Amino acid sequence: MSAINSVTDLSIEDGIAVLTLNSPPVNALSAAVRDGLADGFRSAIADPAVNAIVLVCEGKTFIAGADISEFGKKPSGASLYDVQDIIENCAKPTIAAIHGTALGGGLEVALTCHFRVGVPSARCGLPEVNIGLLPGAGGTQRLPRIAGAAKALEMVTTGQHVPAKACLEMGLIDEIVPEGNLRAGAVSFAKKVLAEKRPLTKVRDSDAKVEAARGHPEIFADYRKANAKKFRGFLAPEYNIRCIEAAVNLPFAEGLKEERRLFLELMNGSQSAAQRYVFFAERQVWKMPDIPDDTPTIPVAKVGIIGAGTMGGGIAMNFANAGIPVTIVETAKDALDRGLSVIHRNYENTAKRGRLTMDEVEKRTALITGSLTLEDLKDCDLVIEAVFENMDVKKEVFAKLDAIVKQGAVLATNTSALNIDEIATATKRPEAVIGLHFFSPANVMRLLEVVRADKTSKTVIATSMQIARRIGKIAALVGVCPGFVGNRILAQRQREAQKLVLEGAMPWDVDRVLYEFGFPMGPFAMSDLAGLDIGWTKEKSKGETLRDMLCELDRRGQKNGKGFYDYDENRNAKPSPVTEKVIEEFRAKRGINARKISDEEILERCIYPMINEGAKILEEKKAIRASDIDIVWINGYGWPVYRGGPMFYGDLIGLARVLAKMREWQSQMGDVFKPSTLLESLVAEGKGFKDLK
Ligand code: 3H9
Repeated sequence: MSAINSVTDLSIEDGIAVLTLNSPPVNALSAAVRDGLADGFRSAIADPAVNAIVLVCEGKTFIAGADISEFGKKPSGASLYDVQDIIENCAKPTIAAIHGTALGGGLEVALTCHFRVGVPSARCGLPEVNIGLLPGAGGTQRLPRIAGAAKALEMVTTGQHVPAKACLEMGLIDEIVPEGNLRAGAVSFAKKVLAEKRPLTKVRDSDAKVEAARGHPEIFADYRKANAKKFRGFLAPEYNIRCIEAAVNLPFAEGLKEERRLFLELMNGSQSAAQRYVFFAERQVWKMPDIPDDTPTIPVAKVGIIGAGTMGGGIAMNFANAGIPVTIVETAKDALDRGLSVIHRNYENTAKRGRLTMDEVEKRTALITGSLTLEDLKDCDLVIEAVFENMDVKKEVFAKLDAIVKQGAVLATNTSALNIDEIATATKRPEAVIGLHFFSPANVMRLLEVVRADKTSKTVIATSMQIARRIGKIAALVGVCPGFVGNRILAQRQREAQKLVLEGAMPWDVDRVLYEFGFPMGPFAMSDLAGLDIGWTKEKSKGETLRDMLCELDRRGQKNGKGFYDYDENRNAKPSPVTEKVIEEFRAKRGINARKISDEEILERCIYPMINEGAKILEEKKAIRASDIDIVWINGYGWPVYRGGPMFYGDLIGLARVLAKMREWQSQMGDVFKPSTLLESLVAEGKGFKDLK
């Protein structure tokens, strides 16, 4: 074995050269890897003792793509295209030996090899779309030549990782070799190719599949239509589709040019920058500077949940889905039965949609036990309280838990608003108390805010983050403050949305602007969906807010067909003349002269105070880093991922502009717009949130 460079080795056995890449963690195509590939292949090609060349990787995976951290930096090293040309034009058979995942540029390299073999657990995919890109090294031109236009469309627009067996069926992999024996399997495959004198296939020359799709523009039109809702706002899916169209309609070389042109456009745009940032943010969020990886954790084998309402039930499903037994405690039998039957129904509905077998439904429901006594939680490792939001009730529950639950367990509250430091005082073990703020519907929403209180121990925090990962959540560690991170920022947007309506905008104007920005719905549509009468009673209504006035008119939201909007029987919303009149009366009562408010002002007034609040959160150290705040907003509040989260967006538009607006509004409308000190100092230093360490 001889080293080609720091990440590549070449060995020759029986006339077969094996080029081995070893560049942890995922063998991404960094400059060193590209150099190693170019030199390694050249050297094997030049060696007369070599008859075929196998490319294999060390570590957990085959090449997982281009090195995303190199994007936007000055290029160095061999170009990927040159590497691909060397491999594809090689007169000796070249074979990619795949384990783990061959993704993006990794699969594109494999597609320039004449053959591909993989172990049964291997997967292949072109996931560039998930970072706002398209496969820019020929993937969109070669894949449809193997898989056909329809399958290629699906793969490049979803980024799915296709299992080896399916790859074999579509011809993406030529042979499956035994698990754990990749190198030897690939070498014997190479010998077979030589013995059988198999022709060296260049995928670029196989036109039959793309020709079959030529003259069928409906393939693309139908696909666009079927996915319009899912792709709304994103550039990358559309650009990926155009590339597959180019593969179908243009000769290979021209298709490749079109792919490069569109790739560069995406690469230089803000959407991909945002999505690449989110890729790293999702991985960073698990890293907690004061909680080292080797912090001891509590093994969680049994979970207790207090409250069988919507929240408690949803939370329980998360654990059952991960195979962890859960006991749900309620005070009354009918409430418990109701809660358990809702869970059962949810599972059955998932099964009806084909996403779960009835066998799995039974298994999961069997993991959930109902109880009417807290005593049944005594041997739980984690207890999550999900009773209604009242400090006295919560403290009473925690005092009882303290007396019942074994020492060493985690005692968590699902509060979204109450002070967890205060809840912890109800126990003699505040170090065990933590907030686990799930988002509704708790079995669906990916976000979990893990709220550390003053005395929460590191073990309890580490255990909470670990369990979050186990149940498939993305968790952000935050501190105790009103609304924590997510709702605290939301409050800014809600306040401004309401004020804008008083000043002259209509709810549907505000909703439209935020929808066009990329949110799934605006704040007023959201209120209608949740129900305007949540927490509202006729007796206590003072008719002082817009909501009071609408509820007094029995406008309760989507559930009774009228709220801010009027709804038809299919729940389609349209602006309501009644609401409009109520708003006008409301303004008149307060002597407000409605003014015309531009879309730009609506957007800025809703979004900039959120950025400012995010800065205050960082200043108060209630979030570890700006990107954690973005993770919260993307995964819990529908912030469009292609805009990177409020903090990324602040950097993108420029913090100086945000600060100038906050100052202007502060002087006009008061201190709710007071700029954060951090925002001021960042602007003074010409920096952004990205520069914070
Ligand atoms: C592309 O290929 C463009 C080409 O078409 C065109 C070129 C002209 N680069 O996810 P993990 C890091 S675009 C740099 O926790 P897992 C990651 O940040 C690329 N770094 O592991 C993390 O670092 P840290 C197309 C990368 O086992 C560590 O590796 N490819 C890259 O759960 C471990 O990652 C993709 O989009 C990268 N490409 O999952 C694939 N990938 O430890 C992206 C990972 O410091 N990658 N890192 O936090 C993945 O989907 C997953 O990482 C993978 C492993 C499935 C491979």
